[in-house]
Amino acid sequence: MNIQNFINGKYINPINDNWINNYNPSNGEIYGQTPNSSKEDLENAYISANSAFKQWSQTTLEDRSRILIKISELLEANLQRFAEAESKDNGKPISLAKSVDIPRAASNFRFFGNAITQFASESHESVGQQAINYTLRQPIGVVGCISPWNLPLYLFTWKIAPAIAAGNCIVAKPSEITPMTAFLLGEICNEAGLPKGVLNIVHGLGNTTGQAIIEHPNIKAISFTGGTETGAHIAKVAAPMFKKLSLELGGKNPNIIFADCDYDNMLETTVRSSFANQGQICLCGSRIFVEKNIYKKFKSDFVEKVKQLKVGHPSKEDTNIGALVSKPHLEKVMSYINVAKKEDGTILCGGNKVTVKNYENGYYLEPTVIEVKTDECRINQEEIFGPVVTIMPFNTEDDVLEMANKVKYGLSATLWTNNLKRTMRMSNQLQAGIVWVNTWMLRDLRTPFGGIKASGVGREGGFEALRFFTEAKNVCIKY
Ligand code: TXE
Repeated sequence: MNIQNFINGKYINPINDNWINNYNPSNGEIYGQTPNSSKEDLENAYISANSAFKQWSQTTLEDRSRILIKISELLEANLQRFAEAESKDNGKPISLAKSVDIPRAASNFRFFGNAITQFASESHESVGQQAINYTLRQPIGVVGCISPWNLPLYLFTWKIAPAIAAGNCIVAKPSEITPMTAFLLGEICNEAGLPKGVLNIVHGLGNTTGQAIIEHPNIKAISFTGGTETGAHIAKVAAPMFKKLSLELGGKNPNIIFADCDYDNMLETTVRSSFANQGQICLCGSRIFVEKNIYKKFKSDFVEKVKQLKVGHPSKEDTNIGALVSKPHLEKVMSYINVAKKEDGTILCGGNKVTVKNYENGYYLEPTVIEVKTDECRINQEEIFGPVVTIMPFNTEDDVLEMANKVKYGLSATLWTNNLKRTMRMSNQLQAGIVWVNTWMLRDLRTPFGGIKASGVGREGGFEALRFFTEAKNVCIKY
């Protein structure tokens, strides 16, 4: 099936007729073509967005809200179709696409459809000076949204829903590796009555289409989720044009387990936080630190549970681990398993490719647990972004805090303990944008979401996202 760009409410082919292959990770086969859009396509998308801006920015909040909520309802009504498309395009288990990806995409629209009706700004009376100041939060204009392949529609809509809600028009690019659900979204937006040109979707490679978005002088803000290196590149290109930037980048998150935790809950959640979505979530707890007195028990219980995970075809309801997203990504993850061997890591389970019957060319990998001797080894420092976790014991709270913080990333951290004072001490000191205590991936869309250090700049979520997608203007009236 061929994917097309969505510009001014219409599906169209790329001008230069340049296409890239779209692979099905579950069997390694090409199942369609995606545009590799050029600067000219991007310019058309920009023109369309820019022409829609005046009217959309003046559309009442009630009308914007109604349309966003309608998109949400239509996504829910099309859950099965979207989940199947996501699973096929990305390799993730259909059960996950049905329970997480698509419902969350629908929630993103519903949430921001409601949030915009509650978004308020401040006023300051300058007492004694006979003046009043009030703040306008005005939409920026045309903004660029660039999203990755791991949670395709989930992250795509996490950006475009607040951007639209705030009154902007968009040029958006999903990952070229997983373009399908963003492609399908266009027709839903038309059906929901989103005016033409408010959302324009151009497909293509990062260094062609993506690059054209970030270089465009009149796209005034870029919201990006993806790799840290790409984020650094975008920052470099965008800075001289003074674009507003929100960058959600990689992570290498610690999962810290104390002996006083609720063990069964911790064990079950740790399997999920390690391997959900084949470990391809920036929030996965890929470095597991366990208090010494329960280390031996944890190691054997955890490995036993991981061995029970079923690697299989994504369309099977009982599959726990589907296919990795692409062949190059599978090779990258495998290369880290080789690094582990060289670094004296002990592979406790996994480490090998899996051949799934009838799908021999799919990108399957066993969930892999590696015991490391030091937290400073490469596999404990670099983002692998696959079904691979490291485990090691720790002695004291200070030791584990130091190890947890000694990476370049700072996205999330998970802490398992029932000690309140320790919870407070550690959550204050962990270098991360999000700390989960006795849970993982519990999300409330009102909360600020983002990372520190090499995990990015800016926060998404709730009013933070609406602030990002608006410019604050102070008006001072002397009376
Ligand atoms: O991401 P890229 P990749 C991490 C993970 C992974 C690594 C690389 O470690 O192994 O990043 O993955 C677009 N101008 N994460 O290479 O390239 C690209 O087309 C503008 C973490 O797939 O960063 C895609 O739409 N755009 C992450 C998007 O950027 C450009 C999720 C992300 O792709 C561009 C995914 C350019 N010059 C990977 N180059 C997370 N934080 O969740 C690329 N893009």
